[in-house]
Amino acid sequence: MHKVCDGVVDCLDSSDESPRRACNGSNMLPTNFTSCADNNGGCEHTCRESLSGRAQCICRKGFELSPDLSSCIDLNECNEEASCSQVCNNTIGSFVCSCLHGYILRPDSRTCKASGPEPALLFTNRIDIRKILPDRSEFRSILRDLENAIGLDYHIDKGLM
Ligand SMILES: [Ca+2]
Repeated sequence: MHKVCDGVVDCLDSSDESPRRACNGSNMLPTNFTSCADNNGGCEHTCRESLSGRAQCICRKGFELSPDLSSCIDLNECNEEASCSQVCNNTIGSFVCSCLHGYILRPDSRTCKASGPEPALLFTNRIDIRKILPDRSEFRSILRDLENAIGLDYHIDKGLM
């Protein structure tokens, strides 16, 4: 056994060393020991004590621990996939989603939906042109008795098909 209380930290959280006593049982603390009672453990946000009693810094939501392991820096949520469905603006401690022209932000404040009329799918089957709404399974014919309709085009501004 070599990972024992011997004055040398073997484990990342120093749990192999006693937090408050030297290994010989005296009340001497290791020189690098910091608890949350000491100036919040040096933590900018929240200090939690590990099992060994050592200070571990934790940051509030929207922040991440900086490399110095005590201060907190803003988390750029916009770098995370699917933070916003269209436009993401990073803010200190949070982020704000917005939508492109023609879309409105949904109540979840993250996704956007088209602000125009209800969408519809137009398709041909050679003999007619049909329209189907995305939330319904039935369709209706818009033009019938065609001879060879194999494609269609739509001009949305002029309402032409
Ligand atoms: Ca942020």
